[in-house]
Amino acid sequence: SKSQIPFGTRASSHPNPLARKLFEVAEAKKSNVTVSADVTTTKELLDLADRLGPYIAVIKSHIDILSDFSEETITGLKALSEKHNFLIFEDRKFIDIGNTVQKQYHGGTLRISEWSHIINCAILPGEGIVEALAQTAQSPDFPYGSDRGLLILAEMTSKGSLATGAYTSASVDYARKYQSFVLGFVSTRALTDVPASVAANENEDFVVFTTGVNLSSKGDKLGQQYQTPQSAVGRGADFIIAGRGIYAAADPVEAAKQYQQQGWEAYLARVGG
Ligand code: S5P
Repeated sequence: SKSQIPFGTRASSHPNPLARKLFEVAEAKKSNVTVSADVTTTKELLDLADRLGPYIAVIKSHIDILSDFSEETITGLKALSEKHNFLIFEDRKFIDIGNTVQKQYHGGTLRISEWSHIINCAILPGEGIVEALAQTAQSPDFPYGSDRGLLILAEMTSKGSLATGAYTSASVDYARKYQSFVLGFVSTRALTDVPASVAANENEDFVVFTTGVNLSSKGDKLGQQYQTPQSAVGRGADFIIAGRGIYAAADPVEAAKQYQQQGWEAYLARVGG
């Protein structure tokens, strides 16, 4: 994997324009934090995005948990993404046949393709899900093409997760096959050092987002399992995703700063800076 190489260097050589932007944002803000803003009203979401914006590289949404999703949600998120220079990641976890995911991604109630830079999918349906999402985002009629990318959910943090072994290896295979659209993985570690079906191509550079990051808890009552920023980055996370550790803290701004500092120090230590 490319985990010992600084983001700036990876940005200059990465084939995917959105990956380049992501690395540039992280370097500019000295932050590899993605806040998982799992709140349930537009006001709370936009308020968090505005307050935490300076300290994060990416905001991750679950847009379908909002009780009042509207045009205001979209325009607000887009404006704050520009104001604070962060990317938007809608954690919709597409998982269906190609024809259905295209309609869930583009148009529909949520209009995800219009506002979310990063999306993710699970590969349970097979390779066709990646092909279908890439086709929509890379269609000549789609206006945001160079500004969109996919993360494959290759592993999960929950207890007893079935996304292991051959399933995880297939995630790597599909990422290799659709490199112009796939940014990398949501996984608990770097995956390209594990024996996959083929040897890693010298130029491939998959970005690793690791969720289940929390400084003060080991897990929750529903099977979530946490690790610290240091542990996640040490295992290969380029970006750490924290939800309740930040937004449910007594002072979310202070918490975001703390995750930012610890995540960035761990990153610098890994790249030898
Ligand atoms: O394996 C996973 C993948 C994801 S995207 N485990 C996860 O927890 N997530 C998401 O990360 C989950 O849906 C939630 O939005 C966030 C973790 O939230 P936290 O409050 O436990 O930090």
